[in-house]
Amino acid sequence: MARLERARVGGHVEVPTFRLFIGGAWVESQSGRTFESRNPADTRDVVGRFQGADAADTALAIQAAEEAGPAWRRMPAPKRGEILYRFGRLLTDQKEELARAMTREMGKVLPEARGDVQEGIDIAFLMAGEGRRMFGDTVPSELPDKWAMSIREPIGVAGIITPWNFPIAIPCWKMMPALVTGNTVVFKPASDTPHCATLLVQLMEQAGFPPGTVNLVTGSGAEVGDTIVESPDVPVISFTGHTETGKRIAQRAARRLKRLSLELGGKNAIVVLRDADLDLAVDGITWSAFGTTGQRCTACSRVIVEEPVREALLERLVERAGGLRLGAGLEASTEVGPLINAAAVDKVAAYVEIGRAEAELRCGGGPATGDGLEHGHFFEPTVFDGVLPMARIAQEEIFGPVLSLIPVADYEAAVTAVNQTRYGLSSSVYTRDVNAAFRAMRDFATGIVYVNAGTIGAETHLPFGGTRETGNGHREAGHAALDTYTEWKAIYVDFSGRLQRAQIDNQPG
Ligand code: UN1
Repeated sequence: MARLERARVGGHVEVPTFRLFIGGAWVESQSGRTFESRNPADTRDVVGRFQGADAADTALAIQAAEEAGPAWRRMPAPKRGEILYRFGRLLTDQKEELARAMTREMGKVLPEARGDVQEGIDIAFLMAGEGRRMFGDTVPSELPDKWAMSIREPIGVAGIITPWNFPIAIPCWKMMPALVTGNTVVFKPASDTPHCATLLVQLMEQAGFPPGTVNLVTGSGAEVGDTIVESPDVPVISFTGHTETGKRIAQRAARRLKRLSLELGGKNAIVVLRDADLDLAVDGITWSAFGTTGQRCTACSRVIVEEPVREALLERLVERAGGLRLGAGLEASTEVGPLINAAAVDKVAAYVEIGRAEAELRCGGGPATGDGLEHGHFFEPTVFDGVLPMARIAQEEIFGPVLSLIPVADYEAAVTAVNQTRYGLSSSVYTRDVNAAFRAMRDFATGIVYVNAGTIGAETHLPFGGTRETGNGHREAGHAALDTYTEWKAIYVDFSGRLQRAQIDNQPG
């Protein structure tokens, strides 16, 4: 394991430099370039220097993955699963160390960082079990003395391109199903969290994934990402990130008819009906809107509230949001950490300006600069009231701690508002009326629906993903994840010893 703390050498803080992992070896980039990763809660703290890989490095990683492919796909799947189990156990052993490294590198508060690692552990164990399941269909043939079945086969080299907001969980969501089904991997992590990615791949090496099955290439999207997407030797790509980037990847991948799984934006709504338990709703809204500083695809950025309870809800929400303690995520008292970087602060601030013209600002609204916050990317939890469903702040993904309250007259108007966005990831309803709850489960056109819980916190054994521009129809996690990384092969065995013609010999005339 690389040391997580900065080594002090002769009184100076020495910043460690990390390498790429290609074909089982830790190597420098041929480009000779490096980039830094800094702590968003205190940008004076440099986590490390990382290789700024180029197209040539990426090509070597792809080649290593290709070369490792045949032996890996021939290894019995239960044996591959055992390596995933070992990896899951190592993640468990290292959970605290990884969580602290994560908080330092991307800012989320420590309990949430532990949850992020736990999500990686959960998917590792779930997918390890797939090594002994990976069910296909065995069906009766329409002809006598004939056998019919289907099996899953790996596709080849999987290009895994991941975001910074779940720097352990999301790479695991993608790599575990890819690997257990027999694919090999080229992993390009977000440039804001290369340290988490490096620690993860170190554990994968330790778990015994053979050389070349997992390759780590840090660097820019323009160089590393595009090389992966354009390569004829990477037939399957999984990407989580911005919708616009996802669309560009889709266009390029389509030219080569690649398998592509996209997990993109969200504009997730919590509906509060007039009979809701408002205290419970406020807990769920606060957690979903301001947890991870609003930087989850699943974060709640819209509260759609029935008029009769609007004032009561708003009052409680503003009080809660205004009282949240901002700070470094490693401090036990902190409830809301920083945004990821300066560009994120600018983006959120620009949306708040747009919001001021569209609605009424009731809480927060600017970068937070209190004691201890001066060196970080902090932003106040922000609440707007009186937002129209089609306002920009109610339609566009802000990816920060900004919540819009949208008042509606009744349930029907709430459903229209929930569904009237380009995204469809997660939604929620707070109600005590079981009929209303079931209507919402039916009517909310999102990939995930919660009843009397917020919009965040999906578990790894159900499918994760969304409708419309949240993705392209694929799902992560659950059994559904296997569909991204496998081809179906249908196999017929005729043991009759004679020519039998399907659709003809078993039909009259
Ligand atoms: C994301 O923000 O991309 O459901 C993933 C959740 C987490 C995963 C979020 N389990 O909020």
